[in-house]
Amino acid sequence: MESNTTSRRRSFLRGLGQAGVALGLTQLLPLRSIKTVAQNAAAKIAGKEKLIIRSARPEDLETPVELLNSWITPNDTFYVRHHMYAPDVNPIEWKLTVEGEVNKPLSLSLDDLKKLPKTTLTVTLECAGNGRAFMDPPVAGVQWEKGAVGTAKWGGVRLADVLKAAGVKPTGKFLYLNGADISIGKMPDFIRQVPIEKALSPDTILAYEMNGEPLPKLHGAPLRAVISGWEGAYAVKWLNQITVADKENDGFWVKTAYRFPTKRVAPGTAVDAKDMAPVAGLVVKSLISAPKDGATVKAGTPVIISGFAWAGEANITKVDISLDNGQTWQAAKLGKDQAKYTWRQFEFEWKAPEVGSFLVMARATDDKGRMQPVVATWNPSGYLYNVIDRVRVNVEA
Ligand SMILES: Nc1nc2c(c(=O)[nH]1)N[C@H]1C(S)=C(S)[C@@H](COP(=O)(O)O)O[C@H]1N2
Ligand SMILES: [Mo]
Repeated sequence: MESNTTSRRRSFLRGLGQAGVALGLTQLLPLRSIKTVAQNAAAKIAGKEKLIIRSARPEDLETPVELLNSWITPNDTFYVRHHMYAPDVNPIEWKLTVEGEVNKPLSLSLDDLKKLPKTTLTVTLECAGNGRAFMDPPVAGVQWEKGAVGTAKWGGVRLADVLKAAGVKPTGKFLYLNGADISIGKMPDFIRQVPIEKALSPDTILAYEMNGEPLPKLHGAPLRAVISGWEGAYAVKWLNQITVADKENDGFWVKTAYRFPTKRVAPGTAVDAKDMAPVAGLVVKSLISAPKDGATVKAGTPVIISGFAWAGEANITKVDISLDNGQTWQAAKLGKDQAKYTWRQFEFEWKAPEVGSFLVMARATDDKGRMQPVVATWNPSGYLYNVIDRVRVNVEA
């Protein structure tokens, strides 16, 4: 949790080749996924200068937590996660095809899409691997700490409207979403699967706008999926092909990646493929964005503890704060901005009673009765880390 631990883990990660072999992933994970020591010396990425570079190319950019301080995350602050290189898509030539188990295959231009009813939805997007750096023992993959999460107002069309125009046959049970990005080396094409029920939800959209601007290239221009409440990898960017299918996709990104053990496993063990199921909805989680970890505050002077809590398809019901290592908890005030699938801001005013080192902890609860755990549920890919958040604060006279 604290940075010395993180750097120790990171140096350990160099030895992770073995774990990669055990998981059969060495061919698929380029070296960059393992070698993620902060490359802050590297050139900044245009339009994303404030972000932490976890990988410069393809771009994996994390938002520093102290910048996650508004309900809507501005486009220049929003995290970026790519498995492959971002393609340059010409929006004039670009087409979205809808094929497979449909009565009327479609090939739609951006203008065609814009003729459908427009819908706008504020949705929190989080990478399934956010917090992976805190897994113990460490796991291979981008070593995200806390900032692979953000909230944007997505503008576009309902996927259900597009599917209605194509006429899904009764045999159509799964959608395969494919983007225009090109795989690197032997890495399989990035194709993700969404079950028809979720695809038809009025809250599943194809977005061409992000926070009122045309969707930026790094976020999937000209079109991306937004699968509200589900982990980020469903939100396929540069989307250009939807295949409606009668059976499950057997590609790497569905059959092998983004899977979580169906039962609790001993940390560090390999898990048989038959004991893994797809990750879908996000779990209950919170993030303290102020004060910053390591900050110094004054005893007796009010300090605002603030941050966000989210729970995927569920709603946040409360956020509790502890200032005594988890012995007692007090409710934080929840912000007025709220929407389904969207994080909720929390605030708590604290007057540090005395000089010393304090751990500020935040623990969210949702309306499904889920509460953030004390210990992570270890899993081989380091997904869905949601331990009670904490920052250490130094109180001075
Ligand atoms: N085509 C394509 N879509 C993609 C990805 C990708 O590599 N290729 N990465 C996914 C992952 S893992 C996440 S977490 C989100 C991140 O979205 P963002 O970069 O807009 O924050 O995009 C998803 N969509
Ligand atoms: Mo992700």
